[in-house]
Amino acid sequence: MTRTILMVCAAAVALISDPAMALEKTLDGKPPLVTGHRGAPGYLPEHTLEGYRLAIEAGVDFIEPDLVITKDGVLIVRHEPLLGGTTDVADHPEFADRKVKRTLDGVEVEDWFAGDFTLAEIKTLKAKQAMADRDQSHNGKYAIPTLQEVIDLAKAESAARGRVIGIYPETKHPTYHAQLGMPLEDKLLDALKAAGWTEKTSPVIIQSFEVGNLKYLHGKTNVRLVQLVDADGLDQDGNITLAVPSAQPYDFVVAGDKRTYKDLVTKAGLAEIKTYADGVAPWKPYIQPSKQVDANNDGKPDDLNGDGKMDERDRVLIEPTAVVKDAHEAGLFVHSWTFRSESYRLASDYKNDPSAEYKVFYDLGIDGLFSDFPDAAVKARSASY
Ligand SMILES: [Ca+2]
Ligand SMILES: [Ca+2]
Ligand SMILES: [Ca+2]
Repeated sequence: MTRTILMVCAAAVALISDPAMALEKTLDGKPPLVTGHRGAPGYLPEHTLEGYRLAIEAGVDFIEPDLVITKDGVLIVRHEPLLGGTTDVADHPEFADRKVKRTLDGVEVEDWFAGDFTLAEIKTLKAKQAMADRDQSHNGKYAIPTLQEVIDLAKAESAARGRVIGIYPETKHPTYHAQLGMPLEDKLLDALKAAGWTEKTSPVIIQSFEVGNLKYLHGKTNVRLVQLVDADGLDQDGNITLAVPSAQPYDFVVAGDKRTYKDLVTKAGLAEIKTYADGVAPWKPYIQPSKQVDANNDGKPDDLNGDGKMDERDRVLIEPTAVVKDAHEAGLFVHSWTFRSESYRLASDYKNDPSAEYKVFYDLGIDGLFSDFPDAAVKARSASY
């Protein structure tokens, strides 16, 4: 009893002595988790061991491998089954005839598809920066990793640094992969089992934009699961907009289920998510929306920074939604994405300072986030927590 009282007193003193402390706001009372989104793609090509290492050096809790599969059934790490945007495959004449048209979640795309390449062929490719406005000087240097290589990296870095670095794999396009006869889930489970990661306390969180595969995984593993919640955009007034292919989980589309991503973050939707997942990860504007303004009443949104183009800098924050509160009440933790430091991606309120955006979200009690610039996320967290 005495010990309990002492601990309570110590906690109270800590709260009083540090007004910035907001530990009570997250679901578990701990500081929010920072995940290196696809590694550290603000600096290095996404989904490379080099990018993951940079994120780990920056102090992240988790690194994020997005998962697709090769022709010979190996889970590799890419944001899409498409290879054109993030590798140098277009520079390989031997693969020119592999560029094909295929339907991905109802949308026809022409590209090179990972499932048409063996792992040995994938290993002849090199990663490139996906975003044209970011540093291209590391293109052509780094290999495409397998899931196993990412697991091995997380374990080695955890041992070397004396702190736990987890992995936050995303099953990409589960319905597409299942329809190809190459489902991802059992191979992921096998790899996690071999790593000894099968429990809620394991340093693993699995995420997906689809629902069915998470329900399947819920029946097969105890590791934490997260429902991603997508959208197409945000309208002038700050309302979420939906459009194919970002209106519904694709397994809902196939099943004829009419519910949209917006429906997933209603109280009823969150209660349903709680039946198969531990957390929900909505796109940032589901939590903190922004709107355009028309102060000069010309019927057009104002170019707030006067640079002649419209971007995030020409939006202002509006009232946060109840999504964090509602999710916490449903017993779900809330992770959000994607935090990026480029000033044109920051609402005018943030005044070109990414740390201001992190502070808003940390103060709203989010339990974790995905950042392209993990050092900025970690630094801002240490200011808030
Ligand atoms: Ca992802
Ligand atoms: Ca105007
Ligand atoms: Ca502008």
